[in-house]
Amino acid sequence: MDLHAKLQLGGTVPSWLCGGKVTKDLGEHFEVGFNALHHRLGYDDFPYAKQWVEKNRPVGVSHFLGWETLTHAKNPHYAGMGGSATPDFDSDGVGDIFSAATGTLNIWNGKGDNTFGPATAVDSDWAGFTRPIAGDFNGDGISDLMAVKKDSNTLHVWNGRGANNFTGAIELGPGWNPYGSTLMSLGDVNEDGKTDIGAVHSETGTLYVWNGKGGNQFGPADAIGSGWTGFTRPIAGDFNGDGIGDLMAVKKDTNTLHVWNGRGANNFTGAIELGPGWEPYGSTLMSLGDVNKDGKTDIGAVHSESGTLYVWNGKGGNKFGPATAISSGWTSRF
Ligand SMILES: [Ca+2]
Ligand SMILES: [Ca+2]
Ligand SMILES: [Ca+2]
Ligand SMILES: [Ca+2]
Repeated sequence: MDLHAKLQLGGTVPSWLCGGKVTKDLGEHFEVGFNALHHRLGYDDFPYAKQWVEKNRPVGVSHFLGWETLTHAKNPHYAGMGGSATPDFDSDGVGDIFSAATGTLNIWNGKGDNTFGPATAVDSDWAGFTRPIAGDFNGDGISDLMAVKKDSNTLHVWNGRGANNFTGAIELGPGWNPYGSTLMSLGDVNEDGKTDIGAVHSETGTLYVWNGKGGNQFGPADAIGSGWTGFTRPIAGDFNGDGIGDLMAVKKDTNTLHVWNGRGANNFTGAIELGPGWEPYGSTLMSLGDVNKDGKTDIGAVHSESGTLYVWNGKGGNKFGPATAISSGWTSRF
């Protein structure tokens, strides 16, 4: 596969191979082989096949190959698709950082190597809203934003239009006062392909899920579990790599990181403790989507004292690599 990809990229056909003359028409099928060997089995020694598929995605010569691109490749239209909670506002498949803490919505587009581009100021009308969450709430494949307006406790959505642009605020409904500070984008936790949202009731500590229906619509609140006041604001992402949204939060009394793996039908496993030492990160923990282009969900947080942004690259199976310091000066953003 790699030899053929090399030839297809313009390499010289060796004279020993069919007398130096070959038909180079295997291209689109690399997507199937490469995804099977690289994404599913973890091999990473096909530099030419990798180069070819990444250059030519999305492949769409047939329904079969188009589907392969859609479901298994990291093509430019994959992130933000269907049930994803990935914040990807420029639709390049790489997770982006966003903040409205200063009253201006800013986006830092991920470059794919754990680093982020400069701040893009989107608009300055955010002072009256809670910290926004990202997900594809209207089901068009582009990440949207959602937040609660503080004075009216109404839920609002801004549908992404690509290239870091959004529609104006669309009001969805009232009564969100108990949920404003814990609103989270869950990805898909009932396996219908649509992005769900959740929040912890500020008084009862009950976690609720609202299943997305597409078109910025959601079903009724489904009570999932209690006892969440002992944890920081949960974040969501697919941390074990099974395609179902998982939860993650820091236990406040022990500063240990915990994960709850989604089991479908809005169910989750019990809390799984991942490790101690998360005290400086509890209030800024965020789910970044994939920011190093290995297809696995990464997490980030800003150190509460130094203001340094750290990234922990996901390895699947609820495992993460060591903290990577990315850049400083993030205190005012979170
Ligand atoms: Ca992006
Ligand atoms: Ca959308
Ligand atoms: Ca769903
Ligand atoms: Ca990753």
